[in-house]
Amino acid sequence: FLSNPSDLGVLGVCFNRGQTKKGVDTGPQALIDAGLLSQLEGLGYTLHGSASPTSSSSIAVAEAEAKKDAAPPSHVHDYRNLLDPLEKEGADPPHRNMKNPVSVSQVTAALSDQIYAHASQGRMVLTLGGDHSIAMGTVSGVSRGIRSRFGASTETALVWVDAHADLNRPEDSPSGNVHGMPVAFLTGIAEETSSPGAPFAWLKDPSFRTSYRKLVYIALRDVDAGEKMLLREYGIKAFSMHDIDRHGIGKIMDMCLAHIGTDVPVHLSFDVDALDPMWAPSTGTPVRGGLTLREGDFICEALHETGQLVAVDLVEVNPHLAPDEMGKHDTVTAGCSLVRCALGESVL
Ligand code: 6HN
Ligand code: MN
Ligand code: MN
Ligand code: MN
Repeated sequence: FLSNPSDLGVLGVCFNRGQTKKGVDTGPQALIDAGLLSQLEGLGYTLHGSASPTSSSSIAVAEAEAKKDAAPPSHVHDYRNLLDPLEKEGADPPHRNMKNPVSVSQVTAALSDQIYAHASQGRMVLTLGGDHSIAMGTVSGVSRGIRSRFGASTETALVWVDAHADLNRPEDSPSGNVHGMPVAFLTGIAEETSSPGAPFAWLKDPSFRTSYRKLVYIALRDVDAGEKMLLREYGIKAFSMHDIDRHGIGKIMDMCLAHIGTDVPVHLSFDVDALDPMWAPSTGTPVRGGLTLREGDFICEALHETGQLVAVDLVEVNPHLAPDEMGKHDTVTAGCSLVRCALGESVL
């Protein structure tokens, strides 16, 4: 599915408004400072950055236009031109129980276009988060890019590795944090946002969507009541930590790949909180009883091995939340390891 498998689009998304803790926007830089990009070049990849998206607000557009020639494509984006107008108190009030709805909608819409630009050229795309709301941009951008190359009926499978299902419909969410909702919007399980200007109305385009039949969860262990209901109602394939304990990660990946099939491109969205806090304590919503780093790496390796992987997200690394300096280091190096495994480090 990749026209040039060694070309890698890289996007660091410094975004934290899908939840309320500070610091997850510094995740991308921490991963890069730990050497991730040079490690990937060491694996033989040619890295491509992205141009900054322009804002819909006319002032920001004018500023961005003025800076255009000066700013070369970058690997790290803070979307400040989109977010600055929303900085004022009360500028982005809750909508349908969602916190920061306009911020999240605008940034993920812009990200979706940046991702599309890579995916439509047949590049592998790596996105470093940032909180998990950014998957609305990455998954939709990849789905669209794949459809533009192989036709509207070509669906991209989504492997969501996470302690959480991130499947809350806005009205069911216990927190109102949008990082707990991206899968509901991507699959269309969340109720339609009908008026054209409403947050996430842009995600209604069928070419942006992911089928819940091509979705597989791995490492779930903290799933809200409404989410459990939806998992059952839609018959979504989900492997919990209980399933992993019972079968072992090798068999789980066999079952995961059997469900997806060999004829589909695959997007991996890896929330670092899928790992046990022993390996990744520096994250916003840690849950005990998670994957060992080795199990996480194995998931990534098994997906790489298929040759079907077209995109990887690594999200929710929050360097500010470490209990100590070692916890931060462990989380960041674990994140780097997961990405390298997904991109082929373990192949002999
Ligand atoms: N994440 N289910 C909880 C909520 O607030 O909706 C937690 C979500 C966590 C989201 O870790 O990406
Ligand atoms: Mn999570
Ligand atoms: Mn919970
Ligand atoms: Mn998540």
